[in-house]
Amino acid sequence: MNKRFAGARALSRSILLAAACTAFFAAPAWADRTPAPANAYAYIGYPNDGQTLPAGKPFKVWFGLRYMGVAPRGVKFPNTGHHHLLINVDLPPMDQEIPSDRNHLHFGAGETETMIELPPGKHTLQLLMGDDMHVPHNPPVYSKKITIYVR
Ligand SMILES: [Cu+2]
Repeated sequence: MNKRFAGARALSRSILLAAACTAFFAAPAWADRTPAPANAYAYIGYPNDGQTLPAGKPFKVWFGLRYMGVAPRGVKFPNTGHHHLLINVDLPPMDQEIPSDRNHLHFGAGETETMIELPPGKHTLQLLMGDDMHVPHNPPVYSKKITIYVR
């Protein structure tokens, strides 16, 4: 075995590896998503998980966010996004615009709290950050899903 042959083999292997990496990073839709700091997280400051709230009365929901900033919709600025409050639903697909309906509330003006009123019963609340185009970041930044009781 001569040295030239071994060198050619090593070269072709590194070209293959580079091609594989390009295909891996170019193909998925999430590759185009707005980056978020790896340590960023959202949390619901109020109400507390498991809390019971009085029926027939709006209550405040506080949006918490760490290691990332809030910017209004349409504003593209590194490491920022706006809050979405998910009510009684699971997380939506992470590679698409967050739906806008009564279960997915957008806070595109950069709000960090809101007042909501829910009917009596058990409900879940969860925050999910979206970028300037309402698409979750990469990695996605969302809070723990909490359960509250209205009665
Ligand atoms: Cu939005």
